[in-house]
Parts: sequence; C-alpha cells; structure tokens
Amino acid sequence: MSDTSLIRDALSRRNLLRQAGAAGLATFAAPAWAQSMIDLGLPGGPGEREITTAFPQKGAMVLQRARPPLLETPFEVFDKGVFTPNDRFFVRWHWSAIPTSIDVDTYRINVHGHVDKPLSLSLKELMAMPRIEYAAVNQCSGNSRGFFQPRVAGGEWGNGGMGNARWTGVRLKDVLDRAGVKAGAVQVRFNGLDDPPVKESPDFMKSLAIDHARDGEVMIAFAMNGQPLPLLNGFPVRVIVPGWYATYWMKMLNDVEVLDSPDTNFWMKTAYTIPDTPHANMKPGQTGLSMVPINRMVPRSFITNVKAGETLPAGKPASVRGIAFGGDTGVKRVDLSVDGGKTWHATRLGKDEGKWSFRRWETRFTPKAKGGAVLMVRCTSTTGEVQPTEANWNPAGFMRNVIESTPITVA
Ligand SMILES: Nc1nc2c(c(=O)[nH]1)N[C@H]1C(S)=C(S)[C@@H](COP(=O)(O)O)O[C@H]1N2
Ligand SMILES: [Mo]
Repeated sequence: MSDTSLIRDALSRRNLLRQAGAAGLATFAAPAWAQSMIDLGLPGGPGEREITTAFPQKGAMVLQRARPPLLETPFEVFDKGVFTPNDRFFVRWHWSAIPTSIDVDTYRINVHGHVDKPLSLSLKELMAMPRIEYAAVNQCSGNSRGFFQPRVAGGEWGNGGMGNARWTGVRLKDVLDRAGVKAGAVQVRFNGLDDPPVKESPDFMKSLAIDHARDGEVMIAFAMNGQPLPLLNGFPVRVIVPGWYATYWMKMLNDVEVLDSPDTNFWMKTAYTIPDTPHANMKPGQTGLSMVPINRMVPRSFITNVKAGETLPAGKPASVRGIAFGGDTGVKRVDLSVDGGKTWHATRLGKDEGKWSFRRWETRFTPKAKGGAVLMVRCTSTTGEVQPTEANWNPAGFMRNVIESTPITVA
C-alpha cells in the first residue's frame, strides 16, 4: 500500500470511527444482542460465553467481558488459514478509558527521556520512514488461563486469546536513532492513549531492554494484514515485539520514553511476572521463588478441525489438521499421536510464513479400534524446544503450552 493510500484510508477510517464512537463504542457496556452461546469447555467452571457482534470493526467474537473489552477469537477461525482476519482478531484492554475516535492529523508519538533530541512524530512522518513487514503471532500471556487447575484469577480465556497477522510498520530502532539514544540508556518504555478510569490506578506501561528495543525487529506497526489496525487492536499504531507475549505490544502508542534506570512501574514489577523456573511452573502456595517479567513465547500446537467429543468412523481415513507456532522461533516439526501419547507420527507442514507466524500442519490417519481415543499434537521448535506433557501452573495463569489432548470416540 502506498503512503498516500494508507493515509487516505486512515482518514476515512477516522470518520468511520467517529460514527463508531457515537453508535458502536457506546455499546461497550451493553452487550445487548446475544446471538448465540459457545462452550469453551473450561474444566473448573462455567465455560458458556455469549457470541457477540456488538463491537465496531469486529465480527462474531466470544464475549469474555464488555468493559474494558475482552473478546476471544472463536476457535473455528483458526481452521480457515494461518492469518487471523482483523475482524476476528482477539481484543484485550486493561482499562476502560479508551479513545473512541482518533484524529490522524494531530496524532503524535512522543519520543523522549534519555535522548539527545526529543521527537514528536506525526503519522505522516512515521509512514515516510523505511518500512518492514513480517508475520507474527500476538498471544496474551494468559491465553488458555481458563484451563488452569487449580483455577486462578483473571480473564478465563479458552485458547482464542491469540492471533497471527502480517504487520507493516517501521523499526523502533530507526525512530530511536532519530531521537539519538544517550549512553547509559537501559530500557525503553511504551505508553498508549488509554487510561485508567481513576488516576489512583496505574497507567498501563511496558518496557523492553534497550538492546531488545534496538534489535531492528521490534516494530511500530500501522498496518495489520494490509489494512489499518482496527481501533480495538490499537489504531493508529502499536508496538510489535515478535516472539514475545502480547503484553509488550502497546496499542495506540503515543509515548516512547528512554529510561536510564530500570522501570519499576506496576505492570513491569508486579503484574506480568512469572516464576523463574522451567515452564514458569510452581506449586500453589509455593513461596521464595524469584519472579521475572514475562518474556519470550514457547511452542504450541492445536488441532483445528476435530473437536473434543467428536465421533470418527472406524476404518475410514480421517484428515486431521491444525496450527502450530514455535514461540520466539520457527516450527521444526509437529507430531500427532492417536493413542494418547504412546506413539507419535510426523505431520506435513504447510507454507513457512516466517519464524514468528502460525504454521499449518496436516496428516491423515485411519481410526481402527472402536471406543475412546485421545488425539494429541506436539510442536518442536527450530531450536529443539518441545511442548511439555504436564500442564504448568502459576497464580497468574501465564504461559500455558502443555501438549493438547482431544478425546474422541471411534465408532
Ligand atoms: N494501550 C494498551 N496496549 C495494550 C494493552 C492495553 O491494555 N493497553 N494490553 C496488552 C495486552 S495484555 C494484550 S494481550 C494485547 C492484546 O492485543 P489485541 O487487543 O490487539 O489482541 O495488547 C497489549 N497492549
Ligand atoms: Mo495480555
């Protein structure tokens, strides 16, 4: 897309959002038109959720919470392809004071702090900078939290707190270079336009180490799957930290601050921390563990065309397919077990869309013995990291990546 067409598109989007502000976003608090229900199959409690179409620029989504919006992608969407459509892409906000319209002419990204020359970048200036583009999975740290046992507090996501898109934008490094990072910088902190409802609550801010922020991969994105970002996914610009959990992917980015001492704000020091143990695993009630900010993602894989409880005919070849991702690196292999993990078979991988993308896998098998069977799928990343056989546990419900099991009936 050319500069001008993107800006023009953004301008028409601005008008659209003005309308949405009047009509659509006002309905945040009233998810009125429940069309149907979905059961997320959560083990510890009610898994029924409404399917809602009440949110602007969003199609049918699983309503986890209306205000601030927490919308999950219905899992069937992942069967349709490796790129999650923008109107089905999950949505998560911490605070309810979210702008309902954006003026793209006056929008600025302020770059300040430990720099030589503070900047106030317009969108036009940003879009005139050299561009990069890549596919990357955006996954909430607490994706699949609803499967944690014992249960933990927080948004009870099924597996749809994730999505994959092709992101277009500029290198954060190039923006930082324009401002000139001073010697002694240690972190770069991001803030967005959203605010807590009361000023006593901590504004949502996230930081990356200076070297990470300047690695040439971290992006300020203005397009998602070739289109401007939906408002709820951070229009007009957001941070992309490929391979890392979504908590760092600041939406409606308007502030970039270079810090000369470590960020101790609530969202870095207290929230979004994990035990520094393998798989961020611990026992309920366990104390004395060192806690670190959540960081890189780990491999996961899912079956997308066979649901738990389905019946497959005995003696007839069945096709099984799904998606996988390697975490912060690519997918080396995906194996399927049809006997509850006793034996494993390599599946055929689909097109490689880049190391941070979802990757398709597929295989065929012929169910033989009648009765119950358990399908399992396991991803190995290109660095040899494998999904664990036991589910992890931590009080925040972060980083689930256990090998998924799908019980079926063969008849
Ligand atoms: N400005 C802003 N950015 C944010 C958040 C937020 O609350 N405010 N939440 C983060 C978290 S925890 C997640 S999971 C992702 C969700 O991105 P999405 O809504 O585009 O799917 O946004 C991240 N960026
Ligand atoms: Mo998140």
